[in-house]
Amino acid sequence: MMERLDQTPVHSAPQVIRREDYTPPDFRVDRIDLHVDIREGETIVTSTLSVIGRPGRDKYAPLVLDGQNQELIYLKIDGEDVPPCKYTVGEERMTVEEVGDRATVEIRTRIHPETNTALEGLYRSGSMYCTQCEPEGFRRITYFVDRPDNMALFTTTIEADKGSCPVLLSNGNPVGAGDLPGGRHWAKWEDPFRKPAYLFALVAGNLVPVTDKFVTASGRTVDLRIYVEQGNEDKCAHAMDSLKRSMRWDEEVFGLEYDLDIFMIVAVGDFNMGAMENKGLNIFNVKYVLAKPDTATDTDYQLIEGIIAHEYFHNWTGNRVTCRDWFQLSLKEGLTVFRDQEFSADMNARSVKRIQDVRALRAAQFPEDAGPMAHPVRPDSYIEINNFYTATVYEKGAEVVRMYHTLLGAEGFRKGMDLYFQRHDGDAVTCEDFCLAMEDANGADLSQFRRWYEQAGTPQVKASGHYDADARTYTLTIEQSTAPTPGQPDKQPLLLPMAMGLVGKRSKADLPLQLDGENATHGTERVLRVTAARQVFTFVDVDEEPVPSLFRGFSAPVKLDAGQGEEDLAFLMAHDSDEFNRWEAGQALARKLLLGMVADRADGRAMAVPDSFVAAFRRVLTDGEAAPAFRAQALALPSEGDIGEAMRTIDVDGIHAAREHLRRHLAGKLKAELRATYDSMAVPGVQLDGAAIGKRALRNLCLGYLAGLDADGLALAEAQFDSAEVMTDSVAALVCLSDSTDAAGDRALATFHQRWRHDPLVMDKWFSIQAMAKRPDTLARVKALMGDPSFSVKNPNKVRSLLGAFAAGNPVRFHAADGSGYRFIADQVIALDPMNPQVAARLFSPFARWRRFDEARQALLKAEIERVLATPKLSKDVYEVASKSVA
Ligand code: B3K
Ligand code: ZN
Repeated sequence: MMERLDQTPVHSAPQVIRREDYTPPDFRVDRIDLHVDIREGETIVTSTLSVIGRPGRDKYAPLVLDGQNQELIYLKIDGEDVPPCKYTVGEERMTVEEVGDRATVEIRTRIHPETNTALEGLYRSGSMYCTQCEPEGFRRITYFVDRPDNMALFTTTIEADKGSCPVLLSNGNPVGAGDLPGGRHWAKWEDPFRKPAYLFALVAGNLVPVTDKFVTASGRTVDLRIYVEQGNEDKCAHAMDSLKRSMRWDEEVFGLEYDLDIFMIVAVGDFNMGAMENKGLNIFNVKYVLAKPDTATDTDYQLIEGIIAHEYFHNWTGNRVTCRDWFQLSLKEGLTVFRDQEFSADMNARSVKRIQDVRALRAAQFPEDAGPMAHPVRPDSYIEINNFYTATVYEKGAEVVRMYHTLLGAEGFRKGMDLYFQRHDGDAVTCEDFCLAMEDANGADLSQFRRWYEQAGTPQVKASGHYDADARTYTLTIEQSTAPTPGQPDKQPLLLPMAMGLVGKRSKADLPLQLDGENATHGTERVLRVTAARQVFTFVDVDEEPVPSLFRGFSAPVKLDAGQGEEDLAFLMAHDSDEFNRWEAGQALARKLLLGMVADRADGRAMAVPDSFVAAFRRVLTDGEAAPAFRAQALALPSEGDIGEAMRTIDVDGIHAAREHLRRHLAGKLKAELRATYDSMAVPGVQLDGAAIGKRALRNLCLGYLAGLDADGLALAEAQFDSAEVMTDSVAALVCLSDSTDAAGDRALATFHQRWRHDPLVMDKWFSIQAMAKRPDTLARVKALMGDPSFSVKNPNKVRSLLGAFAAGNPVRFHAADGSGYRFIADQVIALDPMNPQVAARLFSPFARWRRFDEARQALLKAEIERVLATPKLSKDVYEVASKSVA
């Protein structure tokens, strides 16, 4: 059978969409009555639209409906066939002339979900049919005004074979169902809430529900259902529990209650991303629903909790109040990430959650902000909007929301949220509307703060201090600057909320804070507003020389250089009252040391590790007072990516060598302590509470150091692998074993494969562990793994776990000096692009950083980018990333 390749081809230069060009549509769809008739091989969609013209539009303005990848069967207006001279159908839209102020438009089209490999619109995943419409997938189902400011009332009737698709779902409430001749049946759903088409969803398949109930604060009972394929019912308890806790949390913290009688989640095997917040019918990647202790790691459990919460929270921040246009994406995503971060912080250890989030921001967003795809939290233009679901829009966007919270306080923030909902419930609005609600609710002036939405790039902050013992003053000078980014050569100073304290060198305690001109002290921690390019703060009545602790809790997303030497960093690591900054000081200390070691190696000097560093590390390792989860974070060295970010030219091999050297050095010096900690952190049986998770994290961190050192360590890993009762322990041991070329590695991988080859999610782990292995023959092994029966290039989870893990998670092998890693991944991008442009563009994204490497690597990377660019019929997705990379 011929494969229908599902993509939008790029002819000449694709169109750039600009934020400043926003205009409301000439016609909007007020109601849509959708009938979807699913049959093997083709689906017939009949849609009846109530269309309303905008008063004041140009009287000759045609009705323009977005639509692609479908075949028009008929078009009627007010019950009459439209003559062909009155309309045109192009590759991306249909244009109808002479449509009056109000019209009923009936359109029937044919689509082919079975051959839809882009996984946008209606597609088939295994035996089920499902949809993904954000941002522009609905136009692959039917012709529509497919933009978020068109909020319509939806009624959906689904018809399908009853045997293969007994479950038929859509948004809202079920209002009818029945049997049809020929073994078929139908179900009708009505969504009482207006919504943009990107929130539409439909599912038809052979699924079973896991059910529960939730009683809202006002006493309404909500049916909760998680639909999974048969056999997975025993893996839904954690997702369901996370859902109920999210619902309660949103009531308690934000006063937001769920608004329908039913809330459904469907778990799907083939999905381009994590999950989708469709109204009342969230669709999830199976990876973020299914979990049992023997198949999912502690990290998986935490991700499930966070993503279930995230999608649920969108019901208010995204669905009830949505975005006017896609440039406002962070309005819903930044805000909802902030909300899920706060939820997880309340459910788990707050400072550890903050550390994890900041690590993730530094790993993904800082490099983005420093590269050719850098864009503001509210972008100004795009070619393909799917490329802008970025760490900047999501994670930096969440930092921007967090800064409102820091500046206005929890109460002020809540007042702003209340006003935002009061003003905009049911509307499609902008980031500016959110900012105005925060300002008006608090009587605040946030004019300068708005620059966070406008300016791309990570601000660089330099801090220096001077203590005058005679005057008992401490002068703190803060300088900020932001490097140019594409299209933004000049940057203005930003408003930076700086949470800070001064830690007395003698007392080792936070000192009272009083600024010059104030007549009283203001506690021992406060949030200063940094607004100028250079600003001086003078503290008075400072009794002893302090070490400043700045940007506590990472109160602004900046790169801080406080010019602190080893002594001050070690001091803060031990005595800062802010746990986040204790961790941060340790990371800064390790980064400083590692950068020095990389430079030594490059200059042909031996790499040396001072005893003071080993001592600082030992203190944390053996600190029985600190929580194990925190110690695990504090003892994890900065990642290779993190170290590279701090270098002008990233020395891939040098960083890897230095980090490995430091790991082995620490393991050698602290073998006994690591082993003792490993033993004392044992968790018997299957325990999933926070304390057990923290212990496992610390224990497996110790195992990592020990296994990298010698045969004893490897034997310990093998013993743990053989006796592991939970997936976290099994995976941690397998990572150690597969890094080494010892035969034990292959033995363990074979055992794991044998045991789990029928579980696709566990096989994803098996693939990514091998793709990220440090052993030198990793590329050859990745190539061979593409032939494993469990691998499929059509399944995004598999592509991410094997190819994505290699390209983005194994710097030293991806950046092999001979260019073999580059060639391999570029080949895969070219092969994948016609099938799934979104996944191809993601896989390609590490190439965008090519300018950060040495000349030889730059040339190799650039040649591959150019080869990709020269590929005929490249998608807009890959074209945009590739062309901007070499611009
Ligand atoms: N809103 C979706 C993301 C859609 C991505 C489309 N490429 C999931 C989320 O952020 O909650
Ligand atoms: Zn989201």
